[in-house]
Amino acid sequence: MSDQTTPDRERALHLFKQMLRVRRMEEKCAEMYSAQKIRGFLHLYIGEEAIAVGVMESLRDDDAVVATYREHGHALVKGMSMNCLMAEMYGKMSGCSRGRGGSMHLFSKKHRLYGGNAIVGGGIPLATGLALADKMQGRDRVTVCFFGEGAVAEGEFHESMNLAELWNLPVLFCCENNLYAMGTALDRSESQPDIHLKAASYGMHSSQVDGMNVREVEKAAKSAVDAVRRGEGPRFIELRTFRYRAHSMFDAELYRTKTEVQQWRERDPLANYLDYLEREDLVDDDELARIEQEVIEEVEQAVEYAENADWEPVEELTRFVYSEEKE
Ligand SMILES: Cc1ncc(C[n+]2csc(CCOP(=O)(O)OP(=O)(O)O)c2C)c(N)n1
Repeated sequence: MSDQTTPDRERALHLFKQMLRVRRMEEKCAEMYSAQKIRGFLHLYIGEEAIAVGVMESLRDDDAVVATYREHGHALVKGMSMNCLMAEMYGKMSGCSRGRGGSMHLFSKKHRLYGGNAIVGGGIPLATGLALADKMQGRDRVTVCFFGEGAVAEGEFHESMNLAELWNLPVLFCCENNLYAMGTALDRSESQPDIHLKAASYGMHSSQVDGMNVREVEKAAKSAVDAVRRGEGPRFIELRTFRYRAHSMFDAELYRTKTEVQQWRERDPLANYLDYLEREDLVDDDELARIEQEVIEEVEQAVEYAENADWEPVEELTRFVYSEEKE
């Protein structure tokens, strides 16, 4: 892997393409939701792409990721195919969770993506446990846990910070602070809205980073992941970001103004990174058009795959409700 602080052309374009894949996939999901092809809940990550992309670049394939219900981007950049993700959103049998999980429960043991978790804060003790297992078995793997700032109001956040630091576990906590937990503004619910200070109060090494800037995210994540892998204990990064879309597809967004959303859109991670690429002469129009085309084709193919995929037969409806008989 090349030096990540001085991106060469290929590497810079790779980061851009990864963010674009997440964005275009989710725009298509929103469209398919309106067409009632995707049902249930759907929480979009649009506006936050720089975080999943910037952090995941520092990971090895055998590192683990735990995320929340806003995890489409994490699953995609961890290496899962867009086909199996789209099929899962459609509820089809060839989806990554056999169509039984849907948007909030993407999972792949092979890619070590341990959810997709609908319970706010639910992934934090899970990630802590995965890291404990790695430490006890002497493996140099890292577990990264993504969660929203709403999770810091849960007791399990505090229990996990305490134990991760006390036991010096190989885990990186990434708090995606988009300022709103559904309709609850951070400043109205937390006496200390600088989330990284909460982790610091447990003795954990923590920092705050601009989550709209993929280069900043990547730099911070690389240094944190390297330290965790060296056995220097857990790290915590608070990433300041914003979701452009509503909390989920059912949200009238009465808690924030259009002006506020517009102001954050001006800091768009893709548009600003593209400006940087153009300024540094790292991309030309032809390359940009090629990348756009490749991504559009990937999304179209994923939709086609999901459309043509099979539903689980009704006879299997109760399968996996109880564990199956062993031979
Ligand atoms: C334990 C629990 N309590 C409440 C809810 C309902 N709920 C779903 S999303 C959400 C807000 C979480 O916000 P945040 O953690 O900041 O994540 P974001 O949606 O901003 O990414 C709440 C309260 C839940 N799913 N789980």
